[in-house]
Amino acid sequence: MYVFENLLKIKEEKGAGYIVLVDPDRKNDGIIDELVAAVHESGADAILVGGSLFMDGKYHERAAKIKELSSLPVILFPGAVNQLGPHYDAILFMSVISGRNPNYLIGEQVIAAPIVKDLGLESIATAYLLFDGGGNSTVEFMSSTRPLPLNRTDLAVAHGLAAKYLGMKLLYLEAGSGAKRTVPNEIITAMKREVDLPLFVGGGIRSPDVAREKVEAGAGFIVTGTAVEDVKNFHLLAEIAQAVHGE
Ligand code: 1GP
Repeated sequence: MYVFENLLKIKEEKGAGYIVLVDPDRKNDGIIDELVAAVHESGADAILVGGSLFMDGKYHERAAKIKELSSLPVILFPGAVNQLGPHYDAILFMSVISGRNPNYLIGEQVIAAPIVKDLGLESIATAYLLFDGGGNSTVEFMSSTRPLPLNRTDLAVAHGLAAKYLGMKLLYLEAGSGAKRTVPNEIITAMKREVDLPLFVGGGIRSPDVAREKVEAGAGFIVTGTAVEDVKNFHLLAEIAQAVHGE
């Protein structure tokens, strides 16, 4: 079954899905094996791989390792075209629609498209909306775009609707990795009500309670990265998975 179809089925059956971002950066060099194993034990539904900035040249080595170790779908969550490779089951083919930087709206995508075709990757058309999580996020800096303010539900919904009418299949509501403030529940609920596309919600989610709150607000999928990157916090994986699945 295709990855996106499978994700939608998970959402239907479990109410929502839990996706763990495994960041193949230097900081995670020693823990990839353990982290991927813990993700599998936790009951999470898929793995995202990617990011905005990598501090050494071993990105592809680690991404390949994640794929090799994983029986869950491994989905590329690209910060740039140079993260493409054969070690994924699908790609979130994203446009940063909250921003007005043409390179991240369509430039990178044009460079990526023939490579995605050649690799035979399943492409999941994704509108990426960056919100101001208060953390001066790396993606804000790297994409040279302004995030959407948290108090402008109308603005957020207008972006979501534009994505829907452009044919996007998924909205990724992002507060930024390590965000101080998560995407507000009101925005999630309004997006669900007014746009009704599957919603990935991530950035700053660190506890099962907050994950559950986002699901109840209307999130279809919860993404966590930073909170579970520390071996001491691996227990959170299963706790968040249960909260997301309503178990
Ligand atoms: C980043 O939404 C993800 O794109 C995860 O954010 O690292 O804060 O969990 P965190």
